[in-house]
Amino acid sequence: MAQKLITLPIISKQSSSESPRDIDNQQYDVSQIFIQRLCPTDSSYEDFFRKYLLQNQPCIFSSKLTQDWLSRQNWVDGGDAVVPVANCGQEKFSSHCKEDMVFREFLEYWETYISDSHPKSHRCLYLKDWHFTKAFPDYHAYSTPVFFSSDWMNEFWDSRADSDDDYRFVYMGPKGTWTPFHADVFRSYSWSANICGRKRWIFIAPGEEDKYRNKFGNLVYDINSDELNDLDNYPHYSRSAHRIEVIQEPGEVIFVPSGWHHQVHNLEDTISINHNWMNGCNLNRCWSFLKQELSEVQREISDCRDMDGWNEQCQLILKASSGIDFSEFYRYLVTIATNRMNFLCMQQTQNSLSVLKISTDESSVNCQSSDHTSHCEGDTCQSGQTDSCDRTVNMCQNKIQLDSYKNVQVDPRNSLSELDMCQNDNAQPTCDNNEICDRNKRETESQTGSVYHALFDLIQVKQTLVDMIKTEEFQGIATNPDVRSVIDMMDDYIGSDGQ
Ligand SMILES: O=C(O)CCC(=O)C(=O)O
Ligand SMILES: [Fe+2]
Repeated sequence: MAQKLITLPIISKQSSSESPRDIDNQQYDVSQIFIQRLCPTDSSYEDFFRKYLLQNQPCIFSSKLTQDWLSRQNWVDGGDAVVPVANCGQEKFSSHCKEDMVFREFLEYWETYISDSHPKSHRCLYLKDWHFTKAFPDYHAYSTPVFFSSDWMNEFWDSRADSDDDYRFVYMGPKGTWTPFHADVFRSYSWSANICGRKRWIFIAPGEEDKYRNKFGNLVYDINSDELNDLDNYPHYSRSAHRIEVIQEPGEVIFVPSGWHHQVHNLEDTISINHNWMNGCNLNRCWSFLKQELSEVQREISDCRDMDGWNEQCQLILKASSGIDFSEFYRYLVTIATNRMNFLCMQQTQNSLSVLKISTDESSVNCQSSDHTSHCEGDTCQSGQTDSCDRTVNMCQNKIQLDSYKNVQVDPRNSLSELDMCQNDNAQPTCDNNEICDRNKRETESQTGSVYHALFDLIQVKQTLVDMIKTEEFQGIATNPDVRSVIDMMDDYIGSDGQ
């Protein structure tokens, strides 16, 4: 029986209406947003991909999505961990003053605050951006929903030996704590799940935030503040500026698209889990943001343009202000591309005698084949045959093999059965609970693990690399591995005319 195939709206030049590249002048129909909760068991990844990731529209999932999480059932004793806490009563550079606190002390503070009925006189402290998964890797408080699983940021930062950062956070704070008006780091997406408590979210569509800038171009700290009515200071503000509000209930999960500014208020004592993430659908938004940030840095220090090392200085400031510079962004893209090329090679060499490994840690892109025997055997064979799988699969040292991937590009709705060899429904775990089983199934079929998604990812990375090499600032940076050899290697998978 053929594997259920998922098609993504990618790749062909004809399908430009579904291309994630078209970000300029996007119009959002805000009247339709949040009208209903998405039920995770009725929504497919493919639908979410088309309607929300590619369209960059917010949405909210019902609490069914989190009902099995350990954190939703019993949370949690963090003990002596040191956690970052924001004082919501004190502004500092359009954000809140932050300090470190021992988690136990934060809980004591919180308990007193609750038992005293949240007195106004008391400090209003919000534990934010706690890297909980990193601090408690064995706890498994939750699992990332499949809809948000194409997450290049955490994939890259997890793979780095030189950094132990990640973009997975826990927030907890009493009623009244809040997060000022902002858009997320690098214009990434975020998803946020309420473990307990309720939040009010206020969203402003991309571009509309300019109405909330003062005459110096700085964003207002509190979107509900009366200072917006001061026309001299906020010349672009009008009361009719469109805002979207939604109340997120316990267990519900909200998707925050790229570049949508938002402000968040905890209406009750609330705990939430959130990730920042990025993938081929918002890559261009993130890259455009980085270019724009660099232009601003250049403008700000334009009076020293003639000094030696000016470009390097601009990159340093970019890294400090945005968290990433061009060369790190390049490393990030190469890591994702390398992972996808390795994945595609593995798919082709499964059950064959040789595995081709691409590595990019030297100054060039290397292709090595190594002996590696992997047979389909008996009941673990996913080919639908009971005997060992004796399909002969050619290896991907042979470039002709890679042409089969290029064919996928030409017709995005091509069947992948030729490529996803040795896989069918027999591989799915048996399960008594149909709902959970369906979810597992979707997870197994997730785009992140499919040939199709890997090709989609590669094409998006290639387009960005092609754009990067056109920028003067990037040309001044030594790339290691060389950017052209990376692009050549990618062309073996997606064709040199892949847009
Ligand atoms: O929950 C909050 O206070 C802020 C969350 C947020 O800004 C986000 O998830 O992007
Ligand atoms: Fe945010």
